[in-house]
Amino acid sequence: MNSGTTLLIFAAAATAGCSSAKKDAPPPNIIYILADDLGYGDLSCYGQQKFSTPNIDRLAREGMLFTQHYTGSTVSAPSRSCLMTGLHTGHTPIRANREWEPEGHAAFAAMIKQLDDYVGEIMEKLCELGLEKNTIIFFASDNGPHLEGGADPYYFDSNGPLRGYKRDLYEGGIRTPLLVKWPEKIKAGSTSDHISAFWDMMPTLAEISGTELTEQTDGISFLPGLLGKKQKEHEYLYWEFHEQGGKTAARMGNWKAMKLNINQDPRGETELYDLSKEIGETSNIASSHPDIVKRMEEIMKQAHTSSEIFTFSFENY
Ligand SMILES: [Ca+2]
Ligand SMILES: [Ca+2]
Repeated sequence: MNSGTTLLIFAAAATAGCSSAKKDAPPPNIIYILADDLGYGDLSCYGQQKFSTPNIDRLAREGMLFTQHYTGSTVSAPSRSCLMTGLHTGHTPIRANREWEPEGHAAFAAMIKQLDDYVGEIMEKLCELGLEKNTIIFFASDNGPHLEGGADPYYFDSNGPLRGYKRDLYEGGIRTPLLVKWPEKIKAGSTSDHISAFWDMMPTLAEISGTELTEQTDGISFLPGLLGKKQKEHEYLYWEFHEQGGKTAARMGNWKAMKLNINQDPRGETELYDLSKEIGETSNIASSHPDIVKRMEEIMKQAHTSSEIFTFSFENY
């Protein structure tokens, strides 16, 4: 986390007021809050013990907490690209980090407190303006906690029970908190295990606002799940990362597969984990499930489209 960009509100469709004089309820306002480098274990409602996040926890208490939501990527720029395009990193134009990342000098807990205060202020303001009921608030983080800079993710156990950090495709790098509050629509204090990712946001927001998506998307709207209705599942999720030798990962059901050093060794080992058995990805069980490994390798090959800027060497192999 850095103090400069801890909070980003990029979608606020103000629809309140008397412009469209329809008899039905006006479409909701949408607020999406994206924290920077906030880990899966960095909120009290996700188990943080060293500090508390009372305002953000209110979103969980009054809305829905997602246990299996994923960022677009393990670093900021491509992650946000997935959010804005509705595509995964095998299809987005931006696949590497180009941003400037200042080191955090303030104490980590103080930064989180500031973030938490901001969220409290937003909720207070909505109440004050009488907009609370007709506003849906999303809160997520753009990638896992980072090891560089002032933060001490070991001390704070910022990745919670997950393995890895920012720049990893292990769960700690890409699984993020997601809280969604929408009074009288989303059941207060509910939890969802739906497997979703940043590329689902565009179709979800489109459905909420009644807009037709004309662009191609890898995402699936999770509005039905938010409303407690039957939710369509992904066949798989896919990520690729072009630093540290190149990495790809896929999740299909509870299976998680990963390839490291893909540029050096495109036909190298594929790691395989069963997240229903252990969320911490400690035991690679690839050798006992060759059929699953084969399927996951097919998925990873199929999901990646070549890009002029971000190529893996296996494309020329
Ligand atoms: Ca970030
Ligand atoms: Ca941990």
